[in-house]
Amino acid sequence: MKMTFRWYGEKDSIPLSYIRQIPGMSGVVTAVYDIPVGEVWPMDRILRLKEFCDQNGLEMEVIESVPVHEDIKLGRPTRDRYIANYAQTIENLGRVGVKCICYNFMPVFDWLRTNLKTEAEDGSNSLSYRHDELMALDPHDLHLPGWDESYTPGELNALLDAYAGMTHEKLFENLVYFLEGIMPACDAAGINMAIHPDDPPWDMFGLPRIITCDESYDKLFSAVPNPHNGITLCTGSLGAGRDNDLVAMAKKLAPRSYFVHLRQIKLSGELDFCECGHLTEKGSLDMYGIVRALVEAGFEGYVRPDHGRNIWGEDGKPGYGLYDRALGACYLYGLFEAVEKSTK
Ligand code: DNO
Repeated sequence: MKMTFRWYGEKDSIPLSYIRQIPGMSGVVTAVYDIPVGEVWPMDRILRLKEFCDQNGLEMEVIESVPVHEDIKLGRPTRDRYIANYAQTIENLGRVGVKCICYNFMPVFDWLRTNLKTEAEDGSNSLSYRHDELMALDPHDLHLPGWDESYTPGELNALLDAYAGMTHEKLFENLVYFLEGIMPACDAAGINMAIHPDDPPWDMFGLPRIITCDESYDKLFSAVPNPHNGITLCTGSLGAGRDNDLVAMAKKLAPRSYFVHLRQIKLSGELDFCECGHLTEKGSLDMYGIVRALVEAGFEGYVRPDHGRNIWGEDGKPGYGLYDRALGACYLYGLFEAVEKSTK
């Protein structure tokens, strides 16, 4: 296992010099943020990012995300140009030693929450989701911080219209077309693709979501068996799906999980949840059981603590402050060490 930390590039308020001081940190997970979605990431921008990491003794082996252009998800004729660009970005990233690319295939919106600062009894705050509140939101006027992309209201309207009639089957076919198009670049660069599950794992505003449960992965691997077609196992995203047994999924999916996001959530009601500290006792997911299942199944990929709370007076980027993610990293590192040593 390699422990990593998400870093939002030069604009991140958390300096790399702090991240390197977190015990057990091998590297950061980052991205080039200011190239328009769909365009090739130029070599000089990638090298600049890599240099920052090198200077701070941190590896840059995982990219999150290289966003997928909506034309690819929509299956528009222009997709071939965007797929060729994506393949070129993969080649460029391979040249500087990147090993894994996290991406998602959610139409229009990335992760969704309804409250970014839900107060807990201990005075910390975190992200939460209430389904009734989400249903009351207008998708034509929606943006959350931390998304890879954001649209003007005009673009958003046009995009939502373009998805009218999009089915799960069609979206899945478009994913397969995309993956088949980029697999040769992954083979050549030695890069693993790691699709992030849909967060939360159900359809939103009538837009289909297709990476939501165990069966999604059976379908994905049988459609594109190339081992470079892998996944980001995100416990918090999948865990909101009440039927998903995360320990069983970790066990089964470990060989194709090149990247793992370990995040704790506390479920309430039928669909609601609140993010909380990483410890098993703090939420609904068995972190120990998940780590154990991964280790026993021979997992050797990258891990990062996912979304932390705001604690100790920090007012961080929602989910991505320093302190609670650092605490999470240490806790998770400890779980891995204990399980690894006890299973040898
Ligand atoms: C949220 C993240 C997601 C993730 C993308 C991957 O905090 O887990 O935004 O980076 O969905 O493409």
